[in-house]
Amino acid sequence: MSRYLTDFARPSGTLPPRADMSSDAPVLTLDGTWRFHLAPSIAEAPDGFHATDYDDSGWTDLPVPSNWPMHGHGKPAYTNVVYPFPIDPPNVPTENPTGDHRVTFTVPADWSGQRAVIRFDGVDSCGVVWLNGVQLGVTYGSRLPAEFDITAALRPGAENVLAVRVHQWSSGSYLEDQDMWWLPGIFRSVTVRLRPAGGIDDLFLHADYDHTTGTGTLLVDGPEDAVVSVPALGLTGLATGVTHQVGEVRPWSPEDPALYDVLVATDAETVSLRAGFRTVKIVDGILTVNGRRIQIHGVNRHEHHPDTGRVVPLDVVRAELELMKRHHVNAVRTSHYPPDPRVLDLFDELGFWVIDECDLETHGFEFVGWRDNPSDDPRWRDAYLDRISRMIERDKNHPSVILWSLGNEAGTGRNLAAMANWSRDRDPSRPVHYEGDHACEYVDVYSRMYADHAESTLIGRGEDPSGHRRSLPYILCEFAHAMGNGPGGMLEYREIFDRYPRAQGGFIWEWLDHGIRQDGFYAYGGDFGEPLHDGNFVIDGLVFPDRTPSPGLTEFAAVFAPVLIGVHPDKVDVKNTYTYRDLGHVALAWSLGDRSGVVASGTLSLPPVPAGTSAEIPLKDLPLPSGPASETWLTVTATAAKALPGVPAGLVLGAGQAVVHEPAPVVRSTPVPADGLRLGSAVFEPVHGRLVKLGDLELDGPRPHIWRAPTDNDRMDDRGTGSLLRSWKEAGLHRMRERLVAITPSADGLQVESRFAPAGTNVGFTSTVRWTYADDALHATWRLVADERWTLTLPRIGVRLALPGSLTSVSWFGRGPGEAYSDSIQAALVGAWTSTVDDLQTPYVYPQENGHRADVRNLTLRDASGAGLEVLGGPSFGFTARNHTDEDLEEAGRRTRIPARDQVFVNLDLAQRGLGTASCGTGPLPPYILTAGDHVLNFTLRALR
Ligand code: IPT
Repeated sequence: MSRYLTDFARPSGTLPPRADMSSDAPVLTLDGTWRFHLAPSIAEAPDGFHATDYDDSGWTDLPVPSNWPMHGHGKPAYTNVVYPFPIDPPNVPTENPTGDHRVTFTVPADWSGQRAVIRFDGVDSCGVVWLNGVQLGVTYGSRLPAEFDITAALRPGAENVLAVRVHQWSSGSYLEDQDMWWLPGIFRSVTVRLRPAGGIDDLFLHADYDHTTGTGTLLVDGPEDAVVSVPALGLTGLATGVTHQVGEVRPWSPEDPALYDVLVATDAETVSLRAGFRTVKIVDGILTVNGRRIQIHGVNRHEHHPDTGRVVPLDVVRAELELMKRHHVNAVRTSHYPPDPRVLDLFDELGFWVIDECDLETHGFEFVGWRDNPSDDPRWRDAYLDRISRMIERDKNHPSVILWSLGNEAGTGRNLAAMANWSRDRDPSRPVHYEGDHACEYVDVYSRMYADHAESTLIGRGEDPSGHRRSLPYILCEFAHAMGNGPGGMLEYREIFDRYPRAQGGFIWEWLDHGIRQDGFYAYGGDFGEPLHDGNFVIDGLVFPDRTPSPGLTEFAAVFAPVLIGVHPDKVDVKNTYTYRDLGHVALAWSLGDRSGVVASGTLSLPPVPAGTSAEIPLKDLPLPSGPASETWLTVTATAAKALPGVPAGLVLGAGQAVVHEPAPVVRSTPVPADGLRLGSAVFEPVHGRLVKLGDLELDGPRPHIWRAPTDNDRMDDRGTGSLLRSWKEAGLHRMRERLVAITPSADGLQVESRFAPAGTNVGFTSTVRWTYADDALHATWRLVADERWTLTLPRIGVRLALPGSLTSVSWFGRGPGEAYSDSIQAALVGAWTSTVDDLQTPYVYPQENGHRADVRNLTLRDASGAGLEVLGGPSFGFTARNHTDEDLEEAGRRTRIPARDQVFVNLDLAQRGLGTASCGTGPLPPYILTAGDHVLNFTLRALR
């Protein structure tokens, strides 16, 4: 009865694939409320449910499109690579959640005698379809459309009963092992379409651009009797099947996504498409579009919504793509399946280079040494070809799509090679991408994931050992894993892309955290009781599950800014890194800022700067401060003077800054002598020698602190040999102990010396604070010296102070407004910033180190009356301030478990380890690794009242 389930993922009864097009032929959507019944296995599913008179009154309502586990039927489950069922292809488990769906609909009586089809845009993973009791066939290929001819079964003018049985597991599941939640259901639209006799079932639009002449050509493959018109070009009555010279056109690119409406009509039907004139070519190993080398600043985009799973409302998609544009994302890889078909229209309209990726991944076979991998087994060949043809036929008319991707992580094999051949035969205009073919036997670009900076440099330089690969463009289909706090190191990737023409950019893994909204927190793997899961590895996006930007996205925008600005006291260098645009739409402004905020500002005029060139703008007559004025920074910002598609006027397109005034060091008065444990208004306690009072302010600290709540990147940094976190923990960095050596009062201050070391070992640090008091302020010189035998690198070097919880307002002069770490710092500019303790926290779904503000010159924390503490750097420090400790953060696991204590814990950091991207990829680059040794941090504390 269910032999189809093991039929090597071959659909049956479906119509040949064709383009997704809008037409004037009638379409009826069946999206809405359906009846639904879930059975734990096929044997337990109701018999005869597809009969028109079946009584479904005992069933429940379910919206379609939907993933049923998102509506209380069964549960979501997350695995990355591992299959959540035994690897026993093509068989599937007996426990196979089976969702029966029923809906009724009517179509007008005048459809009678005409052909009609039903289209499913996405059914996960396999569906059997009946109309009025007649079985139409079986769908396979969850993220691909399936159409059935319903002419014979349809009753125009009367009630029709559609019944669909959907199985969570099928042989198709072996081909759909993407790193995401397992979510069955009819999760994309279902439509019934009239197909008029003499209508247009399919079209293939070819709109090429000749950059040498600035003119376009248009070829529409379609019915011979159809005529083509392009109103905006004044073209009417063109024949199909012929290449037409259409004269001068505006070429399509993400920088100017110019689209032309194309109407194709027969007597029976008019179809409208949008042409974008562009020509993709690999020239001398460089991927070009319209004659220019392109550089990909992309993201991998999955379809996910925290409340509805893989059903994402179109307005949410539009908003997210606009958010990408506002952060200078110019490319999307549709990891790892073709998106909802309407998303492609948005890619065309808003402007993105797109790698359209087929719904194919067999990654779990890696765990069994790729034995029986479908990619190299002839029994699965039909399914592979079926999938590539359905993607290409559906999406072939979209100018945004510049590469076809065979799939992701499916090993290698002849079925993949066959897909590549099919693709090249059908559409020679787009090169073929697939990362798994490292030898590049059947792909046109050399694609890699997570290759580190060193290897990418080597490849960029053409020093890659393989000769053939060396002749292909190099693209990182995944890099800079954005899990948790990170990624670090994006800047150095961009430098490689800018330096080596062959290194044509890449796609961040990934756009979105796939959290599932629960009461007050976002669930990740394991939260639904899955016996096998990959925890929070699905929380690895540049935006949080609700699509608010995480600092990684802000950093992306700064690193991949189209306008690069170098600031000098006497000139500004402006580099236009657009591929096609000049800077005619850009306004340039300068500002001078110090501790008090912006003190002067103005605009600069920009000469013409063609794409790919630079200009030098002299600076004259800036009101630069002199003498004792505070440190002053000059910031130059490029913004959009007018709106572009998806880019609002005023958007920052690049910024740079430099310090232009550094005051002479302040000469301090003679320090006061210590009086026992008192020094000026400061009081120290005798047990550890810690400061407990400063004026009226009660505090506790500073204690040396070398720990941070591990980031995902810390947790997964295997350093090539073993776990970094394990070494840190074995060494006891998170459980350091202190022994007071001596408190030594003197005529010019007080010195506190301690031994700082973990239990169970004989290596550690010597900590010395030299305190002096002058000019109503307490000055500290803290020195931390590691024993010579200390070999481990450190997560942080700093001190921790506990302050009263009433200090909630924060202001600082330093980098901000957002968090910054040494290798993710481009977005944070030096300025005067304010915040609250709460707002300093970054809500990473999996709690970890966050919220660090870098290069801070001075910091104040105040209560509602304005009283509190000021910290001055000598010259600077980094800080975090929170109502919980690093240990609390580390323990929490989810945000609702982070305690709120009645204290503010302030870490004053000399330095922290960078972030890197070792959760998948490389750790921080050498300059961002923190070694123990001999470190000194100077700071001044002043009580504010
Ligand atoms: C790579 C996958 O392609 C992607 O889907 C995702 O799982 C990513 O890793 C990590 O989040 S595969 C990995 C083995 C490099």
